[in-house]
Formats: sequence, C-alpha cells, structure tokens
Amino acid sequence: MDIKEYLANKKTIVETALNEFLPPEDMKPEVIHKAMRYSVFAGGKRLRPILLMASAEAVGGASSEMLPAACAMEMIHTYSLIHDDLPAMDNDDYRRGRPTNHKVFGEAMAILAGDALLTLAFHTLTLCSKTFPLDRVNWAVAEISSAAGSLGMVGGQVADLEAEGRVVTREELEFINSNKTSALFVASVRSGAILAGASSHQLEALTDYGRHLGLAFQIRDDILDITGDSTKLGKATGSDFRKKKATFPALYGLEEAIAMARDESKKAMEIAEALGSNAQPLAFFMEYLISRDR
Ligand code: GRG
Repeated sequence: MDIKEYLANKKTIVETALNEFLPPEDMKPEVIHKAMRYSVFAGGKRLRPILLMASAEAVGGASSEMLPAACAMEMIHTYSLIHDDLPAMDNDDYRRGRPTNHKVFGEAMAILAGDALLTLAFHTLTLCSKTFPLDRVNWAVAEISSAAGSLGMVGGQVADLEAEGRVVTREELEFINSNKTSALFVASVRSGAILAGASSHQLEALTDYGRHLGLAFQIRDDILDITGDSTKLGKATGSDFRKKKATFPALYGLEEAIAMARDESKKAMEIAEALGSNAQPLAFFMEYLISRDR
C-alpha cells in the first residue's frame, strides 16, 4: 500500500471535519475562535486522529464514523501544544513553523484557546452517541479523559517539569514518556477500537501496539531534536539539551536510543501484521513514523 497517499487522504478528511467542528472565525468573541483555528490549522501531521481511524479499520470499523472522536484527539493534542509553548512552561517561540499561539494572541488568549479546545473536544465526543451504542461512547470518553488528565498527559508533563535540570532515572523517563506522549497515542488506538466494537483480544493487541508506537515516537522525537533539520521540523532543534530535558539520547546515548526506537517500532509492526490485512495501515503507519524527518 502507498502509506503517503493513505495519510494524505485521511489528513484531508480530518481537516475538513475539524473545520466543521470548530466555531467560525467570525463568531463572537472572534479573537478566541481565531486563536483556536490558528493553532489547529497550523500544519500538524494529524497522527492521533489518523491512528484512531486506522485502529477502527483494523477491527472492521468504518473510519468515516470515527471523525468526531478523531477530531477530539487532535483538539486535545493542539491544546497541549499551545499550553506547552507558554512562557510558564517551555517558553517556545515557534511551533509547526509559525510563531506560537501566545506570540500572536498574547498569553491570556493562548491559555483560553487551549482551554476552549480541550472543552470542545469533549463536546465533539458526545456526537459519537448519534452513531454508536452509549456504553461504547462512555468507555471511549473515560479512556480519553484519563489519558489527557493528571493520570496521563498532564501527569507526564508535571513529571517532566519536575525533572528539568537534573539527571533522571530510567524509571522516571519511562513514566514521563508513557504519560506525556504515549497516553494520547494509546487512547487514540484504544478508543477507535472500542467504538468499532473490538474483541478483548484485539483491544489488548492494539494497546500493546500503541505503547510500542508511543515509545518509538518519543525516542525518534528526542533524536530529531539532536539530528533533525529545524526548517523541516518547524521549530528550533537542540532545545532539549539547552533546557536539560530528560530524553532517551541523554540517558542512553544516541546510538542506543536509535536502536531502541528501531526495536520498539519492530514490535509495533509485528503486532499490526498479526492482526491481519485490515491492520496493514497500522504497520505502515509505524514504519512511516520511525523514518520521519518532521
Ligand atoms: C501542557 C498539559 C500539557 C501537556 C503538554 C504534548 C506535550 C505535553 C508537550 C509537547 C512537547 C513535546 C515535544 C512532547 C512530546 C512529543 C510530541 C507530543 C510532539 C508533537 O507531536 P506531533 O509530532 O506534532 O504529532 P504535530 O505538530 O505534527 O501535531
């Protein structure tokens, strides 16, 4: 299969749906809707929504029915990036190749744009109840809210902030990654499968796939911060080192980190292949992620 064509096709579908779910720029108060749209339509790869749809397809679901849940994941992801870039956190000036949200709209509006996207995500999720049985929708909401909150992404961000400027143990790094980065990937894979009515065996296998993918993605992200091209990445490189961030290359060395990423992605691909032909895009998706340069 042509994974680039698959990703481009899904990306267009997700962006069309996002455009429908987000309030228009001319809706009052205009500035907040402009700020939300500014970051949502800044050129993200849409990895989490595509993963959610591919996971649903892997167990026989229809990806078009997944759009509210898929877009909800992208809204949560975008909120986290806006808040992560704030002066109180990473204090970054560029994201996705453009000035960060607070640089354009000011800090107060950036905080509110993040808040509004997180809230809109859960409103959008309620639309799943038009298509799927309520027990599945409830389950998906529980998965996504846990993954985004203090037991997931927010918790990982807290541990990351607390680790800044000191050497962390392997267990701490594992905790930071599995919560800050992997939790949303795992929730995307799981909620797509849950909504599509996956069996418990399929759900277990897809959860493992999501964990390996999340780890491989984060290690690759850390490596790109060292070896990547800032023009392609759309943000400055070397920032992990400058901020003394807890990263896989810092703890294990670059060579071992590269080998770890390869190993994790191989495990994810093997799981996807074992799930049968409908899961083929998941295997290609992993391959694409590990060789990405942005
Ligand atoms: C502020 C609650 C809160 C959480 C922030 C996501 C996050 C936690 C921080 C972002 C910083 C970072 C480098 C995280 C690890 C990897 C990551 C999430 C990278 C960005 O994801 P991509 O590559 O981005 O999917 P695009 O721009 O393509 O959507």
